[in-house]
Formats: sequence, structure tokens, C-alpha cells
Amino acid sequence: MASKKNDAGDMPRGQGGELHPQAGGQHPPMTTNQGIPVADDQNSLRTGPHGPVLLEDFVLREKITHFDHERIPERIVHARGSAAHGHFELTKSLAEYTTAKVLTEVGEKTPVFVRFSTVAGGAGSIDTPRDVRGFAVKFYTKEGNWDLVGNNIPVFFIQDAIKFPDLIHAVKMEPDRAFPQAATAHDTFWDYISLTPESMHMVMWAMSDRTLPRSLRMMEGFGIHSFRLLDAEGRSTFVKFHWRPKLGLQSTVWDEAMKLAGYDPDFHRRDLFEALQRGERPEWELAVQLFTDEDAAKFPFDHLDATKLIPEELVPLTPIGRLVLERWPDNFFAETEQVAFCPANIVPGIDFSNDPLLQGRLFSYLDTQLSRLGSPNFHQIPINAPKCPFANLQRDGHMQMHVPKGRVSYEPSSLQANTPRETPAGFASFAQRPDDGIKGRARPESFADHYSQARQFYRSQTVPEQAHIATALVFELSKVETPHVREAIVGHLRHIDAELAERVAAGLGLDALPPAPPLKIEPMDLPPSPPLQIIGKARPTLEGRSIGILVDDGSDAARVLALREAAEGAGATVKIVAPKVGGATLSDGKKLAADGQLAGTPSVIFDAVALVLAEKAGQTLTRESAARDWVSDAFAHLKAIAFDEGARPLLDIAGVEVDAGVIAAGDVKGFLVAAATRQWDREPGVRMLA
Ligand code: HDD
Repeated sequence: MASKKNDAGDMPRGQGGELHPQAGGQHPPMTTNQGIPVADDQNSLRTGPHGPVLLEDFVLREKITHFDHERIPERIVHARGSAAHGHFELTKSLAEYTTAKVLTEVGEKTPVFVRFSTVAGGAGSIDTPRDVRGFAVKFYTKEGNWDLVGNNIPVFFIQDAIKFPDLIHAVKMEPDRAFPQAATAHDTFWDYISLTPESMHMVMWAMSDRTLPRSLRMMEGFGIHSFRLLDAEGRSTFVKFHWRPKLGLQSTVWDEAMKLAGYDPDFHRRDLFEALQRGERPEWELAVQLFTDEDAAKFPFDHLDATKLIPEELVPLTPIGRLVLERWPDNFFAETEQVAFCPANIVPGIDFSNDPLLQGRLFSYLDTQLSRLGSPNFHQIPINAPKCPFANLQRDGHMQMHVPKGRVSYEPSSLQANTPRETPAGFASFAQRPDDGIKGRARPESFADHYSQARQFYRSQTVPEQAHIATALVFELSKVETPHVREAIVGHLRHIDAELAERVAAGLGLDALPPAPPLKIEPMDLPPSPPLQIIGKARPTLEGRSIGILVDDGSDAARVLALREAAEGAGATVKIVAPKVGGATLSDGKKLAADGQLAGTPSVIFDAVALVLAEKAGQTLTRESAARDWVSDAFAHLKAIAFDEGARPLLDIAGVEVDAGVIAAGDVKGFLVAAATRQWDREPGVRMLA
């Protein structure tokens, strides 16, 4: 007897070919992966309504088997990421230095895929831990894929790739207890750091607000290593790559980042997604630092040491192009997850340097993709495939997607036309004479200065930024349970800046300053470099920022409208927040829909807030903790607050003291000016900084 379809208890479903009343459009008929039409996708094949399920049910087995294999190993680092499609447009030719078309054809738009990431956490971890951010760009150039796999910090923790597994084991969750997730504030990380003095420069960056970006759209990116550009004669010029965001740099404060982690673990992913949905096109300028071997010989550090940067004062930045993000991926897994970056992917006219960190990376990424994506054919996955023609004689392997024709899969050969052959325009390495050193596991003496640039970084910061570094160190080390590790770090800080060491020691409650470790080289006092700041590079603007307006029944309708129009006119996104998601009936008797309900739309997600409340509502909301937090958090996170008189009781109970950033809602202009920046002067009054 033919099996009878049993829909008992199921909701009605649109069938293949039918028009679905809600989804709109036609649904194609469902099939198995072999193309066999599926009549019932909700009931297993059984011997009867109460009988066992039959092994012959290929629809069930195929669906479950595929599901069982839906996850692939996550990246060992940078597992959590968000990405977008876009293009790179060259605005200034580097033809004097390189033959690479992507860097010489002005006006050419090269498609790119850009993936931002945190480093330490797993794929499902929060977006706002204190962590370095990955900034990986795949350029699909006419001459093949070029991957610039960088970070939002221009230096790295270690000098040699052989140390990378140790660094990562130390920072990831501890192996016996599997916590903490996505955090540096634990013993193993700081133990490793305390015994790795070369990491001190990067530690200063990691403890700064660089690791707390407000948005992926508001952070810089760096290629970090020196690369080479090669001209037609094979002459080499060193180059460092910098991405500079058009929206300026902006970070959050630590308390805000922690609260964001709870309120919206997807904060950065959502921010980028929503910006692209709104039609915004986040943009970065690509700038280069160009220098010769002779220039490099005069630097007071070794540029092949990835723990060092080249200050802009020493080698200025030349802008050469712009990166524009245009489109969120269609499918997270197929694109963001399966994209495989590799620093070894470079095009003719660009070459590597002898930076030992880079050299190790050249091996690691291809290797990791083989295990992560499971096949040497991962380059055929659409997001990884070059957009220019590509052909060679490599064959077969798991998941071969191409169907090569003919008898010939080798060279040299004479049996068949159209087989791929070498080309004179192919990639050529820089003809570098190897140094006549002795083979061995050596590190150059020029890599031995670990503190000068750490000091330069700290001393280049503004007063609030220095306070944040000190406070971050106190926070992190206070989470370290082992006293000798805490003390060892303070010992290193003494070589960086005596006052910083004292601040941190006092913040930790140490009775005396621990000894500083022995020095190989006396640190230098390099001149401060203001471009190393965030605050100095912030743009006082509302572009790309967001403002929350809290309303309730009786709120002044004209005021809400005035604030909204002015903020939107200045480039901000405005969200109306109300105690009920259905909205509130304003003074004009009309209902204004809310974009978010108060408890689920905290002020931490905004750059500035306005409280437009009638007297009664202002009183009532003093009894609502979500409303009190809304206000006290905005104040503590140094945001501008516009308020009208009805909101006074709420300001009072939230402990808000009127300052330059707390402004009458009627003063729309004043509010917009204040909203375009953080209120740094307020900070010493709201938290005890180390
Ligand atoms: Fe790495 C991923 C950046 C040193 C080994 N790295 C990865 C990603 C970024 C960086 C942005 C994520 C790419 C993506 O979005 O898919 N890594 C860096 C930078 C480094 C660096 C800027 C130093 C300057 N990395 C580094 C070293 C090694 C690795 C020294 C190993 C010797 N990195 C990897 C990896 C990953 C990776 C294990 C994990 C997932 C992947 O490659 O595709 O191979």
C-alpha cells in the first residue's frame, strides 16, 4: 500500500509552485541533493503511524547527514568575524615603484572582500571584548588574488612565527577549565607576556582603547610587516600599508564595552550590517610608507621586527587609494566563514620581506585552510576563486568542482593545444643576495630593544588615553590570581614609564615597586608621535553615529521632531526609545512608534542621547531601573545628554551633574556639537582612574 501523507498537527505550508500569502513570490519545488522531488519534508518514513522509522528513508538520511556536517572547524584565531564586499579604487599610481596593476592603474576598481575579526574568542563569542581586531582584505585583481591580512594595530606581540602557537595557547581559554572566553584578563596570558619582553610595545596598544573600537567602520587597519614593491627592472622599495577610516577613529570606554557585550553580543556585526542596509558605504583611505634599504639603515630600530612601527614623522604616509564597502554577504557561511586569507597571496610587483614573523605566516595560512575547509580545492569556492582566469595542471582531490578536459595534465607536453604554460609576465621574486650569515636559530641584535617604542606610544597619548591604559592594566592584572605574574608586569612597566608603573602598582595595591627585569639595551626617549593617539584622530562628527531619543506619553512632539531632523541632517541615525514598543502618544495627541523598547534598547548602543519627557513620565520612570541605567550609563560613558525639564527627576536619581555635555533639549545646535564627541573632561568625576 502506498504510504499516506500525514500532516496531523502541522501548520499549513506553501507547496512547491504555489504562491505563499506572506512570503510573496513562488516557491520552487523542494528536491533532495540529487534533484529528486520531495513530497513530505516533515514526516519520516515509518512502518505505520506508531511504527519504527525505515532505513530506506533517503530523504531523512540525506537531510540529517548534511546537518551533522554543517559545522566545520572554526579558525584557531580570528574565529569571530564579520565581512563585506566592496571595491578598492586607486587614486595615485605607484608605477615608479611597482608593476602591480592594482597599484598602478588609477581609477581601476578592484573588487574586494574584507573580513574583520576578534582574535581570541570562538565563532559565537562577543563582538566587544578587549582584543585586537583582524582587518583582512582580499583584492581580486586582474593578476590574481592579493590578500593583505592585517590588524587594527600596526605592531605584533612577537618577532618570530615560531612563537605564535605559544602566544595563542596563552591567550585562549585555559585548557583545563575552558574559560575565560575572549579575554586577555587571565593568568596564562599575562604569565606568557611577563616572560616575553618583546610583546611590551603591543601590550601598550592592547591596553589602549584601540582594542575597544566603537565600530568596525571607525578603526584603522595595518599590513604591519614591511613588504617590497618591485619595478620592471626588479628594483625594490620597502612599503608599509595603512588603512585610515573616513569616519575617523572612535572607541568605547571599557565599562561601555562590557555592557555592550551583554546587551548586544553582535554589536559590531549588527552595526556594519545596518550601515550597509541603510545605504551607507564605509570607506578607508589606503596610504603607504615607502622607504629604501638606505633609509631603513638609518632608523633607530629594525623595520623587519614586527614589534616596531615606523612613526609617520620619520616616513610620511602617502594616500594612494580608497576602499569602499558596498554589500553585506548573501550568505554568512558560504562567504564570511569559508573565505580563506593567506598573506602568501601576492601579485607580480609585490614581494615579501625577511621579517621572520611574515615568513612563518606564509606557511601557516595555506596549511590551516587545508584542515579548516577540508580540501586542496578550497580555492574553487566562489568567495576564494580569483576573478581573473586561472589554470594549471593540478588535478583531483576532495570536492573537485572543475571538469578538466583532455588527456594532458602534465608538462612539458606536446599532445594537446590549450594546456596552461608558464608566462614571462609571471610572478618574480626580488633577486636578493642572501646575507652571508651562518645557518642557525639566531635573532639579530637589532631586535633587542623592547621598550623604546612602548615608551614612545605611551608618552604620545593624551591624558585620558594614558589613564585608560593604566586603568586597563590594573583591571587585567587584578584578574590575574598569581601575585608574581602581576609583579613581573609592573617590573616591565618601569622600563616603559616610571609614572605608569607607579600608577599601576598603586592600583593593584602593591606595597612597593617590584624590580625591573635586566635590560639588554637602555630604552631610548623617542619623540612623541601624536598620530598614535585615537583622540587626536577622532573626527568630531555625527556621520555614521547614532542617537537615541527617550520618549513616553506626553513628550513634546515638536521637540522630538526638531531633535530628530537636526541629528539626521548631521548624518546620524536616530532611534526612538519608549517604555512600550508600540510607542507613545506625544503632546500632539499622535502616537509615535518606537524603534526599540526601553529595557532592550539601552543607551550603550548610542553615541548620544536625548530625554524628551513630560513631567509625569519623568517621575514615573524614576522607578524603572532600565530608565535609570539608560541615563546613568550615558553619563558614565561620557556621552552628550539633551534633556527637557520633565526629565530632571530622572537625571537626579541617575546621579547626573549638569556639565558641558548635559544640555537643554531646546538647544539643538549645542546638543549636536556636544554629541559629535565624547565628554573627556567629565571622566575624572565619574570613575576612579588608575
Ligand atoms: Fe594570523 C588568521 C592577522 C600572525 C596564523 N591572522 C588571521 C586573520 C587575521 C590575521 C586578520 C583572520 C583572517 C580571516 O578573516 O579569515 N596574523 C595576523 C596578523 C599577524 C598574524 C596581522 C601578525 C602580524 N597568524 C600570525 C602568525 C601565524 C598566524 C605568526 C602563525 C605562524 N592567522 C594564522 C592562522 C589563521 C590566521 C592560524 C587562522 C585562520 C586562518 O589563518 O585562516 O593560520
